[in-house]
Amino acid sequence: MELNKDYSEASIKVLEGLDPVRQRPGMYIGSTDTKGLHHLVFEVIDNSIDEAMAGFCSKISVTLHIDGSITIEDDGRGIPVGNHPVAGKPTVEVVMTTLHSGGKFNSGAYYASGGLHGVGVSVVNALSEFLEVTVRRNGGIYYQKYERGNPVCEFDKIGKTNKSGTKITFKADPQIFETTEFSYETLARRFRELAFLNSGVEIAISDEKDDKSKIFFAEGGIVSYIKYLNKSKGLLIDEPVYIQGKYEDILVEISLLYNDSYNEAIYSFVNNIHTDGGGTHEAGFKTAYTKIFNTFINKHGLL
Ligand code: 0RA
Repeated sequence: MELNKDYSEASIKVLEGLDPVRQRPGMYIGSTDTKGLHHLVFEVIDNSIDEAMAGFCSKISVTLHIDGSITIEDDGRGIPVGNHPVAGKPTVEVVMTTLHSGGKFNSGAYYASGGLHGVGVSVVNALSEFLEVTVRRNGGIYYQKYERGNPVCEFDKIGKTNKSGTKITFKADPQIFETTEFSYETLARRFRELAFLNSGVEIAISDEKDDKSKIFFAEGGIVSYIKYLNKSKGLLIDEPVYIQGKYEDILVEISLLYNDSYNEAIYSFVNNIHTDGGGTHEAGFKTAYTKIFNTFINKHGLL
């Protein structure tokens, strides 16, 4: 058994299979109820958003099909279509059938839009009755299909194209989930939020069941978002305040608006995830904001 003396820890990670995901799905997607079900879609779209954040993707479309499956398609670079040097099989198959412990190939550099659990598309594959991936890259169209995480055909070139992108269609496994019916409203709500948080990225949703569709696109980022949130409120200032700053690798954006209500509302996000319970980022913001106001008031003798 001394065939592979150079087996590093890294390569062992790459080769970890999907059985644990089907054995303990909750550990990977939180739950197997409707919330867990929707995490599957968010996990896939987070990969497309990563491509958008890296500057390679501007359009994402999501389609709910009549058979209960769903398609997420983007115009990003596409998953690399060559063979994986360590696994010795197509990289797409490696991405789809092995567990990754975070980030694309653990590079870390890619990992920006944290999925709700950041576990990767292989988890979605493991928990799907079937999943089909189509990649457009290097002039070719490539395809592979899986059932419950296992390939049912070879990864193959099926055509030519001058486009690039990734298309993933999957049907959640009823052996795993309490319900496998996707909610248009739940998905649309998250896509609206993602479109506001990733300005310039178009996210389209359509439902083949009842011919519903919507396109989310916000050129103005969080400024558009705060305007949207206040669209039925009486505003005390016309244009939102916008502040942007960077510290080491951390980019921070803040937008503020005053309306005629008595209630304060703070929406905070980290890596595209709504941090509902606040946190040090929110606490730090409030402290700084209060300090600035107090300094201003004292300086101008306003109290
Ligand atoms: C691995 C590496 C690269 C991109 C992707 C995966 C990728 C995955 C998904 C899933 C849905 N859409 C996706 N788009 C891209 C980087 C490719 C490169 O370096 O060119």
